[in-house]
Amino acid sequence: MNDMVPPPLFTAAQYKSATKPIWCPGCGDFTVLNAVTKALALVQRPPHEVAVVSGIGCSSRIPAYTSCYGFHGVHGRSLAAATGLKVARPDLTVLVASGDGDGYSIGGNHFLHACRRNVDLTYIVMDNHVYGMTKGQPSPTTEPDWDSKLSPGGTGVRSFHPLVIALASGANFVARAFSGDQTGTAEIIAAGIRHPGFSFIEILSPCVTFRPEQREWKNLVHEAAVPATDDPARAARRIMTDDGFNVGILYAGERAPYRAPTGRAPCGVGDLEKEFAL
Ligand SMILES: Cc1ncc(C[n+]2csc(CCOP(=O)(O)OP(=O)(O)O)c2C)c(N)n1
Ligand code: SF4
Repeated sequence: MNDMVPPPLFTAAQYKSATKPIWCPGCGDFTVLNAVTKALALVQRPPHEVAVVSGIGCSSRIPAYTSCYGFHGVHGRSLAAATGLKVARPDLTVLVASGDGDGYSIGGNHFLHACRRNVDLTYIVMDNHVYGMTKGQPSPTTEPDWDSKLSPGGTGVRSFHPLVIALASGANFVARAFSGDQTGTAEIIAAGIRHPGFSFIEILSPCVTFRPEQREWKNLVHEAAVPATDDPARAARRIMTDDGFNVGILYAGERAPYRAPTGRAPCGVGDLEKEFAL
């Protein structure tokens, strides 16, 4: 009997493109990129069967750094593009990458409805509590008392709570990860890809340029003490009462993912052009 396990076909390096990231040295997004390619190697989908979709922001540059199909769209609209793609091409694995500005501010409405629709996407948000690309404006997750040149004395506005909002809106998988733990983040992303329906993964990913104090996050994060639950009420209590640094899969539900209705007459591009002709 031959009990040799064949080696995996795809290594993490094969999911990387030749384009070198231009993030600031020390930015958390470097390790998120590594975690994404590691996760893809864990699930062993060939790069041409994976699409990475994003909006605009430092974090949203990720598609260009992978060898998969990529779509770097407009600010806040990654989930709309990804939803259309997944419904039209259910055979693809679709990953969506965003930042807290892109995903929770201008894209906030799309976030709610993507959770509600439960299309089989894996949505990773690199949350650094700031708009990095546009030089440090407060985002929806910025602490109300964060004092900066652009928000003297702080905004005084309560922070958005992405995980509990995702859960309440119907996301089928809710997790928190920390970019400093590359292996743990890769495992959570791989679990999100494997889980049917809309998987939401919030990744704490420090912006060392505009929020250098976030380097301290590595001392604050800790592994979730209890395993994931499929009970939304229990998950809500956990998420609402944790300290924001509880890392792991917090909810894994069993809601059936959205499937496009079958039986419709096929509609080609020519038919669509006729329908919308002026
Ligand atoms: C419609 C539109 N509005 C505003 C902008 C400017 N803009 C580009 S990136 C960005 C914020 C990005 O912040 P975030 O999503 O948190 O990503 P980060 O750069 O921190 O990774 C803004 C406001 C834009 N490109 N398009
Ligand atoms: S500005 Fe912040 S988020 Fe953007 S690359 Fe630099 S450290 Fe990363």
